[in-house]
Amino acid sequence: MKPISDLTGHEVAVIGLGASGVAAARLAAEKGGDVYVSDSRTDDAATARGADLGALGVAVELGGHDIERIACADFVVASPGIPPSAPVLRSLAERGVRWISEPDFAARFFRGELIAITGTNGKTTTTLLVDHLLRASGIRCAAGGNVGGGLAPTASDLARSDDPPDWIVLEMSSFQLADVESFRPDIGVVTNLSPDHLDRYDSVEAYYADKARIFDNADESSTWVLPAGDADVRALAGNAPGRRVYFGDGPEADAFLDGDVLTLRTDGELEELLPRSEFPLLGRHNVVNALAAAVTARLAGAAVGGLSAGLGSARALPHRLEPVSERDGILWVNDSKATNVAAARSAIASIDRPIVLLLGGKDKGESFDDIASVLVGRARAVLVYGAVAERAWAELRASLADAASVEVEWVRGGLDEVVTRARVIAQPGDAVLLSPACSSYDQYENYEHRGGHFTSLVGEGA
Ligand code: UMA
Repeated sequence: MKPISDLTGHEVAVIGLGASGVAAARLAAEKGGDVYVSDSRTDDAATARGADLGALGVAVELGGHDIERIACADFVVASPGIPPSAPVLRSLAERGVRWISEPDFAARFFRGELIAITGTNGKTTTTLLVDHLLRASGIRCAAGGNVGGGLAPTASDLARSDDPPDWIVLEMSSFQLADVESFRPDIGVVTNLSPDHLDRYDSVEAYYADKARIFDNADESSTWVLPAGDADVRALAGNAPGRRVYFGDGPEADAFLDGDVLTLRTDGELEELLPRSEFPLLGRHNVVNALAAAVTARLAGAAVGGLSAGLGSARALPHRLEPVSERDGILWVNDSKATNVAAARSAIASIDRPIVLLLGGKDKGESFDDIASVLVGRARAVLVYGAVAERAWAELRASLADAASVEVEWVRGGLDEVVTRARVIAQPGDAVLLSPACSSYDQYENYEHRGGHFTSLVGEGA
């Protein structure tokens, strides 16, 4: 699709005034569109954002949505956090109005090539690693999208650049993919798949169906980077046209561990990148993310030397298996980004010490059985807290009934009380791991806020 450069004479309605809504409205206004933004909120933060946009000539409405006005717009851009069941989207659907997600809107303005990265876990790490590896090879690129947390810009902010890069690397969530129309990555990556967001989706199948939309506009020139031997991802890709390249284990893999060395197979030739022991991120899952990132960057033109140097200089991202402090022989690790069972499970499996696990938050409905099975032989104790505590406590106690060595304790209160209790239980040589397996919304604005609170508590005298 040819990039759009001008919206003069076009009406753009943006629904939601969070990070993506603000960025989409700015982009649309800058391109000459007649922009209307609305949000159901009326708090001070929304008012301040609205005032900033108003100064750019954007019409802002707080406290509700003018459905008639939105229905008349040429482009309707909806924020990813608004579920299709929300009254505003239901009313639009009843009128037959289609809306698109913010990255789909932004991508219409991109010049250069696009890499899109989705999957349940590892999206942000892989996205930022691809960017880091391309830069290490001297390739002009920029990364952003769902990343959040102030680590990278939104897709719309990337589209506003005066000096467009040769490659854009976008993290895409299922909520953003749900509403794509013309989104077409040159290289698409699926890191992995496992159940998540069951508080928004009725079924795992519905969640996977949104992920599958990354393939919607595939053609023969598309390239897909996929985990080797993963039947669920294979089913997701179906018969989508384009080349397939694989990372991980097994004979089909083009990026794999050869003994202990991260290695690529490019046009039949083996390319050694880095011994695993020199890759700085904790955990086997991060080695897999690195393999996905390396093969993707190679496809985008990165040189082997750039890949080796870039992998060796990678750093842990905040809230993702981030070592926070080590005091009195106890390592405190912030993995607040682990908002589902699969992420917490891989964190637990990747720590090579007895673990005191801190698990809790808002109940997303996932079973904790998969966590129980990985705790045996690894964990000293699990402290459960927050809105999910009662269910998590009952489930883990039942699943761990035969593993008397793992203590499951329900801590009434928040992270303050949990950290205090962890200080009592942890022994020198242990790791205290905040890998909550749940979202943070029962007590925090988001996972960054939760991880920041943990880090400050641990800093206060762990
Ligand atoms: N709202 C309405 N009407 C409604 C319902 C909501 O106006 O009926 C408003 C809300 O008041 C709010 C806005 O709509 O102001 C919704 O904002 P949002 O929740 O979409 O949040 P943004 O700040 O725009 O952030 C979003 C992503 N958030 C979600 O998908 C929930 C951010 O991903 C992303 O970084 C950002 O866009 C930029 O692309 C965060 C995330 O947690 C990191 N993503 C999930 C994940 O990674 O698992 C999907």
